[in-house]
Formats: sequence, C-alpha cells, structure tokens
Amino acid sequence: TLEAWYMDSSEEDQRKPHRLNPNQPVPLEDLNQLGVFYWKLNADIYEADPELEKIRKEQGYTYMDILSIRKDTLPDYENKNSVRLSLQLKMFFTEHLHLDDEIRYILDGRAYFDIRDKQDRWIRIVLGKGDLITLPAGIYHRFTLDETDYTKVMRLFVGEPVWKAYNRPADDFDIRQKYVASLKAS
Ligand code: KMT
Ligand code: NI
Repeated sequence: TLEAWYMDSSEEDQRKPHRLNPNQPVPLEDLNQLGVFYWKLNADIYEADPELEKIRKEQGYTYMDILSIRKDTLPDYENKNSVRLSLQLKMFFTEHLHLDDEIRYILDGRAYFDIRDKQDRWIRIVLGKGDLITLPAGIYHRFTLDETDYTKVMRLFVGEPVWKAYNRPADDFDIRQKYVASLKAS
C-alpha cells in the first residue's frame, strides 16, 4: 500500500522525508477524496504486464515514455531519455498544476509527490518500485527525488502528451475551479 504523511514546514533539503513529529499519516481513502488514485503493479514485468495493459486500455492511456532521473552529478551518455537534473528538478519542485491528469508509474528507485489537501496543507506521498499514481488535473502538486537521488518513471497520458505546468497561483484557471468544485461536492 501507499505511504503518505503531513509535512513539516522546515526549509531543509527537499529530499528528506519532512515528517511531523509525531508522524501524521494520511490514509489512502483521504488521498482518494482529493482525487488521487493508486495501483500496485509488478514493475519487473512492465514491458509485458497484462495488468498494466488492462489499466492503460480502461483509462485510455495511449501514450507512454520512460525517464531516468538522477541527481546531476554524472552525465548519463548511455540513456538518451535521461534527464540531467538541477534545472528540471527545480521546476518539478515548484508548486504547479496541469490541465490534464498526471499519471506516473515508478519502475525503479523512489520519489516523492507532494500534494495540497483541502486546507492547503502539504501531504507527502512516497512512491517506490511498482507504484502507479494518478493526480487529478487542477491539483496543486510538486515532485522531488528522495535521498537516494534516483528514480525511473513511466509517464502515461491520454492522447498526445501535454507536459505544460502552470505555477501557482493559477486559481482562475477553469481546470482549477473545476477541481475545487469537485472537492466541495465530495
Ligand atoms: C510533474 O509535472 O510534476 C512531473 O512531470 C514530474 C514528475 S515525473 C518526471
Ligand atoms: Ni506536475
């Protein structure tokens, strides 16, 4: 299952866990209420996984690509898809929203997704190998590596991918208003 917790407000290294003391866990049902959904899969067989195929088919996730993300210490000449960090990671960790769902499947390593709850508090979600998560369009969120500084992530999308991120504040966007309204209804 998925582990999530409320974050402390310290400005320390974003890759640290930032748990409150005592820890304040967030159950999966609370994440579901915020429009966040989760599947556990076997990442060892992602290239031919009938469960992943089923999800992609049911959800219409026609597009996919894979990124290796590691801390910007060594250039990675072998993997053309590798993203050399600092700049990109800085953008990922800047609070933002998208006009579409963000669907990510961790194939290796670990990463944190931080999302805002209804009271605008940060919830940190830790994802490891085999975790597939969907964040709803319009939710404010951010992404970071953890202290292991490495993850390999599959990005899924319905149709032609649009990665554009709108940094907060983006409260006047239709998608944001729609998301906020959906929270009030639930
Ligand atoms: C985003 O929009 O937050 C990201 O794509 C970062 C996480 S996966 C590379
Ligand atoms: Ni995003």
